[in-house]
Amino acid sequence: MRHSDDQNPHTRQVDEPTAVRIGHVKDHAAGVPAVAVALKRGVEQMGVARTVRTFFKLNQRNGFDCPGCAWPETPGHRKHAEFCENGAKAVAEEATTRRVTPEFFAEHSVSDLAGRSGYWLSQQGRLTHPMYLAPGDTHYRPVGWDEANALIAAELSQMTSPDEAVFYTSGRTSNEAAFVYQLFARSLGTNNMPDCSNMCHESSGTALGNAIGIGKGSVTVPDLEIADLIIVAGQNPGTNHPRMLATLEKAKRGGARIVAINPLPEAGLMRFKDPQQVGGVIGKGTSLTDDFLQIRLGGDMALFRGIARLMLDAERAAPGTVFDRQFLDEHCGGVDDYLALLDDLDFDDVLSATGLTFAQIEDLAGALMASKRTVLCWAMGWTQHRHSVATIGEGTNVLLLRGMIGKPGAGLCPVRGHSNVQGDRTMGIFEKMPESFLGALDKEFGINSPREHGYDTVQAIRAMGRGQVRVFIAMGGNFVSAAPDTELTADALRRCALTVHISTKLNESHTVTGRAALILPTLGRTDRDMTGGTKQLVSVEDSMSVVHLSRGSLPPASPELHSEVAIVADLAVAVFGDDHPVDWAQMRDDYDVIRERISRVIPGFEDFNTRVRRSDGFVLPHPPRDNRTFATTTGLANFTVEPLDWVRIPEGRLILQTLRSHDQYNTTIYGHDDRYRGIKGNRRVVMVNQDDIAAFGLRTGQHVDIISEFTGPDGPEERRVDDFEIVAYDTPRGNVAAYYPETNPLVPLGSVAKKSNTPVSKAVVVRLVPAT
Ligand SMILES: Nc1nc2c(c(=O)[nH]1)N[C@H]1C(S)=C(S)[C@@H](COP(=O)(O)OP(=O)(O)OC[C@H]3O[C@@H](n4cnc5c(=O)[nH]c(N)nc54)[C@H](O)[C@@H]3O)O[C@H]1N2
Ligand SMILES: Nc1nc2c(c(=O)[nH]1)N[C@H]1C(S)=C(S)[C@@H](COP(=O)(O)OP(=O)(O)OC[C@H]3O[C@@H](n4cnc5c(=O)[nH]c(N)nc54)[C@H](O)[C@@H]3O)O[C@H]1N2
Ligand SMILES: [Mo]
Repeated sequence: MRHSDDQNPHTRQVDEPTAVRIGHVKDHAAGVPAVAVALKRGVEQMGVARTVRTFFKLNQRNGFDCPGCAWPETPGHRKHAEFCENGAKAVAEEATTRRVTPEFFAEHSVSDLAGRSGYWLSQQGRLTHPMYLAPGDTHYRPVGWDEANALIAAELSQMTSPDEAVFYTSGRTSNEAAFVYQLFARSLGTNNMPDCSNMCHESSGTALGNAIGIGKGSVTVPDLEIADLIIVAGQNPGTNHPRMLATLEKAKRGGARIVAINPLPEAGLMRFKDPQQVGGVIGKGTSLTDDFLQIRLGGDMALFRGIARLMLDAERAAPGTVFDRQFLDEHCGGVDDYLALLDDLDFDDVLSATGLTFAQIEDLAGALMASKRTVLCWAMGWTQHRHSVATIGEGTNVLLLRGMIGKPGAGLCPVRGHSNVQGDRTMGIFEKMPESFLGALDKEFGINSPREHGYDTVQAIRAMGRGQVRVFIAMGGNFVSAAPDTELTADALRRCALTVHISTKLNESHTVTGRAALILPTLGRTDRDMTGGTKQLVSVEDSMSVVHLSRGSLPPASPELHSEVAIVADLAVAVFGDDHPVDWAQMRDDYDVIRERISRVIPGFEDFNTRVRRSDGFVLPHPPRDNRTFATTTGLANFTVEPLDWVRIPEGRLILQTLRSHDQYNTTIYGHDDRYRGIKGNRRVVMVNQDDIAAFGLRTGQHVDIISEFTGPDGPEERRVDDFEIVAYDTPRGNVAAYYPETNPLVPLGSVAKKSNTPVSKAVVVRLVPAT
């Protein structure tokens, strides 16, 4: 169905959602349909010639880094077409030939745009001009770059404290842009740098920082390829990290056992056909996972504690056969406290928390005890719970007991989301960077970085809500849709004097504005960057700490686009004038200068400019992986010792997880189908276990409103989203699933993970009521 109410010449008509159609749930991922879908999307968005040219450059040595996910390229042998269906979709979205021009904004008022879906907004194409929404105005109007910078500078100068500014970052920003951006915020005097990571892998960073002294994963692709046991928990790689499946397949061919732990039988985990291998296209596909443990939402900490207890029992029965005693003695702290917890464990808690049988848990414990090289992978199913930090700590404990860190083929693998989210953090995008970084930054640039911690995402929303933020600047992302508690977040943004978005494409955050608003259009990964008159290169860091170059090659959507680096540097000059210790103009015109300075501030980046130009880039140091050293407060790998926790389901209620369909990139919706889950035409669905549908007196196909329940400091709170269709789905009893961001209004701002402050997006207490 096509949208027909709009005949404006500058408006792109889009497919509207239809009634929900239910097909088969796929038991395998990728293969020929995936490639066909990728090509179709490319051609729709940019025509045949540009599609071929673009996809050819994707993840190639002389090409650009895929903006899809942070999974690494295989070192040494990148394939001719190292891309996947969903990477291709991400590229097609960016390289689209559709344009959002000043004429478009003249035709659509902000309130008109606010009534459109996120899908409609992003399908309009690439932004072409800086746009300004003046206080009281109904429409954005074009504005020059100098005027835009003057407007921001004027607003910043009105602040009574630099902490009235907030600088948000999404994870696509290059290392170079991220570095100058944080330098700008700190030169101004604030550490208010919330980022998407606060909503994503923050729990991993927190847990691993405490346990092993570095918040990053400890394995490389070759490690996975030689592992004999790979556990994939709380992750849907078939949709969100499809290139990981090729690595898993290779491991599998090498004899690895692969275990999936997930409430849902996700397609890619069950079976996989690698479209880049002839056998994959015509064969039946590899049966990827040997075991599928259909765990209850939030039951993973209990599972791993149960496993550890079974290991302890086996170790006691035959001392020296299970634990890596030497590793524990030489490198670990807190072992005895942890073993005491294991002795106290009531296995009934494990069974009720996980919903698994004793035999299933015993079997996985057996696999772990037999394994010589174990890798543990996880993503949002582990990071977005109230007890996420403890859960990741518990998984880490099990690996530590077996000495599975800092040796080939073994280790921890938090699989990152955005393509450069890990690099942004390395570059200093963090509200609480350590003294070692701040001190080095100050020394290199002659500035005085503030030492007081800034706001993370949740704290920033609260501060905006209190009216304490004057200027909100976002380097990419879609803050209002990605953050929890949509209405509350929107109200918070509206209380700012000025909201500024540095964006490639139109999204909801451009329609929920402060008193005034700016949209600053920027180059994306695929675009050629000719800042300063020469071709500039940028770098990124993948999920396994490999830093490499990304070179865009497509002509930009408009001559008015500026690079992210140029936008920040020009703004800095507008704010600080020419007489500032930091030479912004020099860095703007030559990104080698930025890299040179990074190399003097951040350990591991020595000789950055030379090493990043090597064909596979370079790997950053990772002490636990490299030589089993642990830069924790104790100098040891610390066992996490936390009381057992899991998600309890209140009587008559359900636990909702919010997740991604196969046809979206976070808040950017590509289409209305979730092909692998067999749900088509419409995203307003809630997946419910067949027996729960019956038990709650509901029917498949019925429309319901979803109400979430939360007890805040002032007592019980309720939130509601309307009109979702019930789909019978293979999810554990008591657990339901629906798509993000449609269900973000249900996630309470006060419901956050302990220690990491990450919104609890995977366990929302809800009830379903017939639609009103
Ligand atoms: N195509 C595409 N690629 C993407 C993205 C995208 O939106 N589209 N987003 C990118 C980003 S930023 C990120 S962070 C990653 C996200 O990658 P994922 O983490 O795979 O994303 P989600 O869709 O949130 O899926 C969560 C998975 O965890 C499972 N799960 C939920 N709760 C639990 C639990 O308590 N225990 C266990 N064991 N499992 C659980 C869910 O059933 C689901 O399979 O993907 C990145 N790549
Ligand atoms: N309920 C619920 N909420 C969640 C999650 C969940 O699972 N459930 N997941 C969370 C996670 S893991 C994440 S990472 C966040 C994502 O939060 P964000 O990163 O804020 O959201 P995105 O949807 O990835 O941002 C998309 C926008 O980024 C802009 N953009 C794209 N490429 C570029 C670029 O190269 N440069 C610039 N400057 N802009 C660009 C475009 O304008 C696009 O509209 O959402 C979180 N929110
Ligand atoms: Mo993410």
